[in-house]
Amino acid sequence: MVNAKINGIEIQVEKGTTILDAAREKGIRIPTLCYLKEINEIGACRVCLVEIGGKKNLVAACNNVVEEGMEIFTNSPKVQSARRTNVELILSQHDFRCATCVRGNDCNLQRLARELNIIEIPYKIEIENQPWDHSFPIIRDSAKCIKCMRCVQVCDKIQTMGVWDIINTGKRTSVSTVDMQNIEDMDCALCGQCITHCPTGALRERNDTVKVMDAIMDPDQIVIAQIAPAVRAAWGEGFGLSTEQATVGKMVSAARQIGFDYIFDTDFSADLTIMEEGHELLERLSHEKDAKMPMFTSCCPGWVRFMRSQFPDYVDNLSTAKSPQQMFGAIAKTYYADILGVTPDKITCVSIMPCTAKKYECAVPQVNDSGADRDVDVSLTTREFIRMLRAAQVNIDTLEEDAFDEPLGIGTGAGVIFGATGGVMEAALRSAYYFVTGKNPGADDFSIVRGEDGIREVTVDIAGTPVHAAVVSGLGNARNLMERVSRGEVSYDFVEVMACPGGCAGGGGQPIHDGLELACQRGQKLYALDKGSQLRFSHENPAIVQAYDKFLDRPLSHKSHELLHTRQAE
Ligand code: HC0
Ligand code: SF4
Repeated sequence: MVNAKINGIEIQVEKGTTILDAAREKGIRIPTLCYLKEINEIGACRVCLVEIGGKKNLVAACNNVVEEGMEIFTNSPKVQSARRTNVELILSQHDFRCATCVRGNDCNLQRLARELNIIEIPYKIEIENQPWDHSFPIIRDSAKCIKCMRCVQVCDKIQTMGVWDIINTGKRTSVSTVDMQNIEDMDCALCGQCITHCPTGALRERNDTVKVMDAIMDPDQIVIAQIAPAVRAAWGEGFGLSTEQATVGKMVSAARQIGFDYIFDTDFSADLTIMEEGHELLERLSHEKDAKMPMFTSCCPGWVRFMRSQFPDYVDNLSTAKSPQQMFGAIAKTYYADILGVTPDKITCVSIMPCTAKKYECAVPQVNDSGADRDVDVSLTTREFIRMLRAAQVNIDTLEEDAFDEPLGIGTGAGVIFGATGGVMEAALRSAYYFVTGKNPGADDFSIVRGEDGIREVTVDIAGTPVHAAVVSGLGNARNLMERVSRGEVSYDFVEVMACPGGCAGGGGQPIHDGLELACQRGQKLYALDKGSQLRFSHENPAIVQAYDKFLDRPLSHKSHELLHTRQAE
């Protein structure tokens, strides 16, 4: 242990504790800007400066440890003055048109400037504008970048993709893509984790809300929305609602006020995915010798992009089942268009997703098969959805409970848990057990696959057949697992991978709370919704049973293959 004083208060902390952690333990606030625990502890922004008794130079609290006998001052006049100067200098290189910034209400820099009472900038304002392709799903505005390095670190350390880097030196030091390459030509997985870790509005998703409003205003278009599982666990965060307040019924009611004609549930097509992917798994297991094993889930476009660029030899191991987003679009523009008695081009299908990669996925030709231009026309993030609700002046306090429309709004608890890491695996195992035995297992019999670890390995028993499975979230963990698979060190039958840590609950399109990782908490909400569902097995979804009866015939039928499975790259 080490003894020291912070602002005259005696402290005793473990050797190696940083000054920042020691202060936080005592409830003493030291402002930070670039700091992210265990991801970015490099003192780049110089905002967490503190004074050490007897020392001339101030030091950063985030990457200096408490030493025996140290006297630390977190808010001396010298500290206040230096901190203020540093923030003024950052602001002098920052485009602070906050009124039109997506982070205008939750920007760390803005908060800090207010907190430090900065009203005028005494320095010459010099803004850097790097070019960017604004049609790309991830938008970078260099004029808002504060060079904090968080995007560089999260992309390197957690996702191992290395898209971002420091460029130039000295006064011209900046952040950009590695060697300033065009991001389209890089292997960016589009997971959006750089966005959720950015403290300002320098990184954001492409704004597709205008396209949605244009379609809503077009009298010839029927605009339908599908809402992804993980969105229900997070939309209320945008309005400061508690879990109890932010019900699914209120989310539907709020979405209606935007002007959609029908509000449906991606849980419906998550159940459909299980029907197809569950049968595909059993088919692969029964031809184990010539089937590509393990089978990997394919519903996360971030993971699919990663697989294509980093481990191309394993692409055929991906399930051919499309993601629920794309299955929904294909069904909406065929089966549902028939129900409405309209041609597919009359329907605009909008998905509301916790994801930035889904914006890319809906444009991939191999997953567009309804005959319309696109099966899913526009994919919005949860954050864009929240912005649309604000723009529609939705009064959150007076929202009534409402229900999804039918039939594509009927989903089961198995569909809900897709949004949490392990959920696709668990839902698939529930139904695979039924497909093999004709009997349901206990709904929670496979809960062993749940958990917070980035890589989880389990062996489950399906009617006497052991199934070796792994559940992975985060691309760094995915790389680790794939390296072990390719070296032959491990072997599995079925592997679920989600690009974002914690799965879609922690997706790159979810609300941002600086430095707070809420994936696990949101996942718990999804498990609670599953527990409270009357239907907990995808194969018991009456709307799915009906869709097979009336339209698709059976899982893996010719029609299912045509509409619900990925065509190989042409
Ligand atoms: Fe997900 Fe999905 S679970 S990827 O995270 O499979 O985005 O929520 O919508 O498509 O259902 C995202 C979430 C989905 C899809 C589903 C899957
Ligand atoms: Fe998108 Fe979910 Fe994959 Fe993240 S884990 S990239 S949110 S689909």
